[in-house]
Amino acid sequence: MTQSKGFATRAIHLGYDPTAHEGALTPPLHLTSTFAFETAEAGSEIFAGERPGHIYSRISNPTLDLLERRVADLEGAEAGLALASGMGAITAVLWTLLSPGDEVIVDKTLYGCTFAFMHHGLRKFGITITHVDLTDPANLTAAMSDRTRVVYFETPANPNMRLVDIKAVAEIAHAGGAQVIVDNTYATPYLTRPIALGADLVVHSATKYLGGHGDLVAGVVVGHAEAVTEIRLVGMKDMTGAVMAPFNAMLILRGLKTLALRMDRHCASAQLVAKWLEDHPEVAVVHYPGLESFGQHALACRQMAQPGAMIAFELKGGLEAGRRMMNGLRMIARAVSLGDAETLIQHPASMTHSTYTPEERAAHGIGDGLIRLSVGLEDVQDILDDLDGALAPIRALRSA
Ligand code: 7XF
Repeated sequence: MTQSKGFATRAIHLGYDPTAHEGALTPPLHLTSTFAFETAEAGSEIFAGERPGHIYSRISNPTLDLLERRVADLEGAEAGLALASGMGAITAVLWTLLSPGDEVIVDKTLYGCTFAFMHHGLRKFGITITHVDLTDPANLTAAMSDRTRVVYFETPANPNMRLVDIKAVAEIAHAGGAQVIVDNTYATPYLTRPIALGADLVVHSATKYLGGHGDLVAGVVVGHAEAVTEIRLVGMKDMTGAVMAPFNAMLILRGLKTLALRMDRHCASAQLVAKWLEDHPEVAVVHYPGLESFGQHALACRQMAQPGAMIAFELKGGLEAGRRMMNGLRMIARAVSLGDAETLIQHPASMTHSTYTPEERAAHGIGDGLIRLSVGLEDVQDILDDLDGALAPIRALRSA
């Protein structure tokens, strides 16, 4: 399959020929931990890298291999690597690239466990973590030092939807000799392709939109072939062992077939929900890249094919009203994670970002009253009706 084929076509067909597999339309699931060598010599040669072949499923597996090639292609990258979780991907990459004494520059806002890994994990091993407000790329120029090895950020950021201009940041980072790693979980390659904008590596929680059905935990890394091989053989194989189970790879391959279709629907519904929330008298502020009121709307239009389906908002009644609203919902699930068919709602300060101290949350722009909504694939009118039903008593209470 060549790059000239469209995104949805490649997500369905790339890298697999049924006629090479007894006509099986669906790629086989290679449920095996180890691989038999034809001869002792062949085994030694595969180990030495002198002959292609699989050895053991903590290093590679044909089902994972297909997934890795598909995600890499959709991201416009040379190679990919499937891992046990998004955190498995992030930790394997950073353990591979960093040594004591190195500095990582990160944006102000990160997903809670990424923040915890940086602060409680990497720092313990003599690595400096410096937070810089990357929404203004000029801040990076001032912050770069000769120890800066990596510039790392999410766009849109979890949970407050900050965007980072990938191209501008990559130019500055590269000029200073640092690599750029982008967590593209929120956008997916259907909306943003960081590699084309200058990123060196892209990481994903494949638990989210790539899998798309809330039935697994998984991660992916894509980038230059040499770098990905090093992460496979060092960060994944030896340092974390965070390998993806073949069955999960198969479920993600199935999920990818509808990624484009699902993202179109997720984004269309989220745009309507964001506008509805913005117009609601009980809502104080809505952070959604598709709204004209969003501070970085112009960057969203430039960098994202569509604004995504994650919304952050605050009610006028703050945390108390937010909790009451969440408890009043009948269909929308009170749950962390995102990118599922089901619409999910959660409270970052006490859930996904409770790894930050209250002082850190305040300093990193994660308000106590912030509510996060992952807009799902239900009929959008049912999502709006559920929100409306949960907000009505709050409105009645406030106007009483
Ligand atoms: O290890 P995981 O597959 O859960 O992925 C970690 C991860 C990495 N990057 C981003 C942007 C993420 O959002 C996540 C996981 N986030 C979930 C959430 O925010 O709801 C985790 C539930 S605590």
